[in-house]
Amino acid sequence: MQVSLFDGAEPIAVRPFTGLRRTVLGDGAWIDVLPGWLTGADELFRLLAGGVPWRAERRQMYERVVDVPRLLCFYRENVPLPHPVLAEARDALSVRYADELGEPFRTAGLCYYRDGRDSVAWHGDTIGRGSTEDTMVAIVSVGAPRPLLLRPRGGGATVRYALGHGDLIVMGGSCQRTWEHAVPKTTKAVGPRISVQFRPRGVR
Ligand SMILES: O=C(O)CCC(=O)C(=O)O
Repeated sequence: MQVSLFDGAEPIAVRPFTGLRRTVLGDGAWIDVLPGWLTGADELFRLLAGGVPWRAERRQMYERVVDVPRLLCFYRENVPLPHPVLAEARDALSVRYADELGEPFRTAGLCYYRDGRDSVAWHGDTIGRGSTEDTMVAIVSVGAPRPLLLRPRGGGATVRYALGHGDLIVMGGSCQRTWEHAVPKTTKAVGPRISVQFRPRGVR
């Protein structure tokens, strides 16, 4: 893909973590949020939307096979990412969370929500170690904001973060096994959003 380092006057870059705020959710889960962590995020959205080899997946739903309502592209460990700023972001997150996480972020999952019909249902990232161990999933969002909702698995109030335009959220502690998250469908006219999820080895 074409790599442009500038969005008009604004470079595509990661900012320092100044302003990162932690919210303790309970049950050992927490989230860190930093609005506008990536600068030049709208240009990065444009480059990723046009340059990533997006895949439309299908999955079994009871007796039917249905379209997964978003486009996906997964970058395994050691596979070059589609823009250099994503490697910078992953490495900056690895440094920032080294003491708490004890290992680097290694993989990047990209999801493209084309409009309000695209979504992801309530889930925790529990395919791998997240089902039994504390871990972290860091998500950078570009494009138009969509709400990411979180709710405790045992029931309780839902929290909501509208994420787009370079916003960062990090889900940590027990979040993947004690809380669930979702990006719900909406009938409102919303623009497209891409989320980039950085995870450590063995977390999916
Ligand atoms: O798009 C997002 O921010 C959430 C993505 C997500 O939860 C997932 O792919 O597991």
